[in-house]
Amino acid sequence: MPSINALPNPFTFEPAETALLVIDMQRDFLLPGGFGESLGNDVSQLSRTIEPLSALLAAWRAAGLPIIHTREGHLPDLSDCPPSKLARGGIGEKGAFGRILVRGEYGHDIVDELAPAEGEIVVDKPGKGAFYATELAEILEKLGVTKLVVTGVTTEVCVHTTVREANDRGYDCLVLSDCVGSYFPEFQRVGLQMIAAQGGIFGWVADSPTLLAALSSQEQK
Ligand code: TIU
Repeated sequence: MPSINALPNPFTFEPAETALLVIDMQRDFLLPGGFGESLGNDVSQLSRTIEPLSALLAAWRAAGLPIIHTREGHLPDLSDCPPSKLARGGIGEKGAFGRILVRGEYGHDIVDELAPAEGEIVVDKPGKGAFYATELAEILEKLGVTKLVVTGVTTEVCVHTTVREANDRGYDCLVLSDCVGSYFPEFQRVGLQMIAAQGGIFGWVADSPTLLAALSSQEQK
């Protein structure tokens, strides 16, 4: 079973039982002119994850391992959007790429470089966490997944919410530092530290080249 250098200690995983979770790599969060940038955020802090994530996806696909993408967004009538989220503005309004975070709109979908391949699972989620009001728990159960490699955006928001809940549900989570991004460098740094602190209070942290090396040496065996 592969074991890789990670914080706070080595992360061991059975590839066939380990899903790659790609959280919310959506145009509205990543593209210049999109919702994220309209809130005053620096989207380059997120787009640097695209290249390593693309390489990771290619390797995961080549190995035939499970991949799950998520998208944050709402029904066109916004009936699944809590009033408190609506009140903060943006959601459902006209943005540069269609109605902001509304399912079916161009901006709601995943960036071209990371588009899901035929047959890959896409989970639409109305919240920050990928388990809340979604079928993710059933999907993981059916796949026989016990561990998650977690990537996507943003580190301290949707990635953290998902990893914290996954940990509570019994999944070991490895978060890849170069494949998760925050608009705020400080939140990125501290967000990653929080995961691995206190003996790995809710997960492990490593980078994608380390994971890819372990995966390819496993395949050569
Ligand atoms: N996917 C996700 O993290 N949703 C957000 O709204 N994140 C922000 O950092 N704004």
